[in-house]
Amino acid sequence: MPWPESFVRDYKTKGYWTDEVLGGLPMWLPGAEDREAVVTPGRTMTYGQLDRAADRLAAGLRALGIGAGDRVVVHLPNDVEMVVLCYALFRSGALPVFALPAHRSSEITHLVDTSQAVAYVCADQVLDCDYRLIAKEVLASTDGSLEHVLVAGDPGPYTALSDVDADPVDLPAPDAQDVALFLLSGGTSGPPKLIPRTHADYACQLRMTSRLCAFEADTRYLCALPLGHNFPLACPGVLGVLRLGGTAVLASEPTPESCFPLIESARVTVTSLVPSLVPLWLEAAEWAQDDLTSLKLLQVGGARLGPAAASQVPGRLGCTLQQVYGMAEGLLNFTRLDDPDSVVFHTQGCPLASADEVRVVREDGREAQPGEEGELYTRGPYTVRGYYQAAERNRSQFTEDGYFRTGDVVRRTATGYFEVVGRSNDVINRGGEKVPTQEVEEHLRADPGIAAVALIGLPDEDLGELSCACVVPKDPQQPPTLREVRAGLNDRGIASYKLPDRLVILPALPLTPVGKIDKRALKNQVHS
Ligand code: OOB
Repeated sequence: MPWPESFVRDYKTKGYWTDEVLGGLPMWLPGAEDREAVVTPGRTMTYGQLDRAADRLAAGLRALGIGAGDRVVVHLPNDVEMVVLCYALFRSGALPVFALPAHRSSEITHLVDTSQAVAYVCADQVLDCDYRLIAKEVLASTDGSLEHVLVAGDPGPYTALSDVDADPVDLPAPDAQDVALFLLSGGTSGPPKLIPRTHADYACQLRMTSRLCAFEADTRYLCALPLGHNFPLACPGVLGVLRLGGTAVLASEPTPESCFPLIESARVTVTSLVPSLVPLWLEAAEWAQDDLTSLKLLQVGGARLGPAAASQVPGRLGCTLQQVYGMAEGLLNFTRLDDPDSVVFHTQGCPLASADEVRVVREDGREAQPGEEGELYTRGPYTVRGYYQAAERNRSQFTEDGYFRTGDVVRRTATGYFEVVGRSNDVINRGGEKVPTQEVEEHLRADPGIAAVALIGLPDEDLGELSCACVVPKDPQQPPTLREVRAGLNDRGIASYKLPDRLVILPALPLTPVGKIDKRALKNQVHS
């Protein structure tokens, strides 16, 4: 879904879109060769090493026949291999499809099939999950595009990623208007949609967010959230910091136990979190011995951060807070580094670029006035015009003149800052992890003990929302238990954050006059 020609011209003339493509590193900086590019608890990689490793891997992929335009599903934890792979794929013109670490065979199969991926790159084992078993299930159930399984670590029956290696070859540079990567939608209610982001639009995002967040060559960014998510990847995140010669520090978990020692040892200056982690960090900062004084900026986004937690950040963590309200489809809103506390604590920021067009549309279709609630619509130089291979969804989620209907209910202040109030469609935001209700309901309906089901969000102090499965059992004498329902879903290979937190057994589900499940009534019923 390309941007119309007049927009292309406008974004180029105004300098939003340049010839910059992803995959470059600032090797022209003095001493670049030996600068620290990526730091993990066990390993440091310099810019020189990263640059060469990316070239060798790109050449190795090409030798396997993986090149320009091929889709590659990437399912790796936050580690050096993930960063090298990103640069190798950008350089080779192959397109990463970024899965999240929590995804399991069901989601990966869907991603492989939708993208017609030729390769799946995964870890060997992370905690208790053997990714090679996921590969096996995916190979058994996809429709046949997949030719390569590349494993970081012990490959088992597959190919070791470290063996994908060849002397660098000249590769044709991609065009800046070409798609560079696919992100996954968090905001749609069915299975994740693929979001095609171009080199030009993503480079624009990196440039503008870096400027807004004052990233420089001495910035040291801690990636605590999963690297394949837009927020830590590119807001400005890992790609932003590496574009400028700074250092990306990778944590395997976003917990204080794993991050605080890294902040001290790698002298981290900025990081990003989802709101559900903030109370843990605030509490841990009270007793932890680690020196956190290098930390200058904490970005929080992915779900709404309440003013009570927000206002404690500067005092307890000794850094500036920035609220980030963003989406993989594009639009990013930030509070500014010099905004007064009242704005930083109480709003989710305002758009990154003056070319970001935003509308707040009331239920009756009219434009909302400042302070009035409505759904946020947006279009702009880094907001997509459509999902990949999803014509029907595109008709409902984009307006004819190209605005993306975010599904977020917001209020806009007189100065143009947003407060996110909720969602108009059916996604549960469980601490920043988005639970697509339709997808989970479909899996639940396959349970022979379940006659009807609806998944709803319930308010929760820590996570913002919890998921609750409202189930009408086939046999009222033998209703399923929460444990059984979760085990059944787990067996179907879906990410664990999508398993319901609560189960309510009901004799029937309330219906709207047209016969749809009335989720609003259901929420009231379950809540009271
Ligand atoms: C980020 O991206 P996604 O694609 O996982 O989820 C987008 C949705 C938004 O439509 C909104 O419903 C919710 O997540 N959201 C927030 C929020 N930030 C995102 N809701 C309330 N307050 C916030 N600050 O989540 C994402 C992408 C880039 C940067 C930051 C977050």
